[in-house]
Amino acid sequence: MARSGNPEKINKMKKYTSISDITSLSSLIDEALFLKKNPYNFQSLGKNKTIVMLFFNPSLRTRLSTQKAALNLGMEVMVMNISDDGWALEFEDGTIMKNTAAEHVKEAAQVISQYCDILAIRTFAGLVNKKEDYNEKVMSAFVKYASVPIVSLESATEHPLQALTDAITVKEHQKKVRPKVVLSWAPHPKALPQAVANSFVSVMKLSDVDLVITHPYGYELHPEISENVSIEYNQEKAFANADFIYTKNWSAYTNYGKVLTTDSDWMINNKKMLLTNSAKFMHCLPVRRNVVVEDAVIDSKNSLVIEQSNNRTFAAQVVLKKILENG
Ligand code: AN0
Ligand code: CP
Repeated sequence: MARSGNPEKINKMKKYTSISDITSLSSLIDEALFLKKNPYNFQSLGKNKTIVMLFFNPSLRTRLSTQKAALNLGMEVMVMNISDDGWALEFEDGTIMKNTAAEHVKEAAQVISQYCDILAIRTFAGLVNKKEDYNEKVMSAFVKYASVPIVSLESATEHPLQALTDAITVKEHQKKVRPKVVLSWAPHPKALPQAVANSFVSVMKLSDVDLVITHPYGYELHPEISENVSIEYNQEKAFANADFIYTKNWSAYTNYGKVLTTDSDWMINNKKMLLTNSAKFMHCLPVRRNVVVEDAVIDSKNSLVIEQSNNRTFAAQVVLKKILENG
């Protein structure tokens, strides 16, 4: 599809499960910022339209901000914690379903599609089987079998609503044309997915920023994601003159799903922030205080984390709007 020329075609969305579903990031950001100022301008767009939100995993922000976005557009919302309340699902074709799974995703996706106009799903990486996660076993089955547009609320390898939020937040707070944005790994006691980091890098590659990733050896992201991005293994060097420090823990991609170090030397603290160009601090939340980031940083005037979570609503709202407009 053409990227320019026909404004009707720009960002008309059939689904939003990946940063690659964005055709024009800058116009999507502009429209999200318009919605932030005018959240109730399109209340009739969602009239008699329903979004179903399925959660295979916990959530605070994604659940409430996406619900708020849908309500702002006049939609009805149905939410289900499918892991707790639904039948265990089978994803393989041709299996003899003698074990735990009581229902196949083939029926489940078609059935749910009859009850809604948009289907949004959260399904985290299992972090055991790299191939299964990077093939997006769960999300791609819903994309295949559902007859309504699918929105990702974080899948095994991407968190595109978070990344759109982050791009909006950088745009709002940047003080120069090409700010230096540093994605810094930080320690965490548990193995976390690469999804947030993957989507953040992907969206920053579409933005006019000087992007640097810093992490300990062994934490390299999928090579296609980090292609053409500079990696600086020395965190303090990476922080020099940074305008934004975006922090996230992820488990190893190569030694898949493993926690290789929990070295507190990688925690974000005030001393490191002093190396930056008075950088803004960003994190998608939830965050473990004094493990990932020191209190003094997250509580400082340069911390954007609360504003960032506010922008989740408008990122979701612009995506739902584009999908509803597509028809
Ligand atoms: C999840 C993750 O790292 O993918 C969700 C982040 C939005 N984080 C945790 O499980 C702590
Ligand atoms: N940032 C984010 O997705 O938060 P939740 O996991 O609380 O939804």
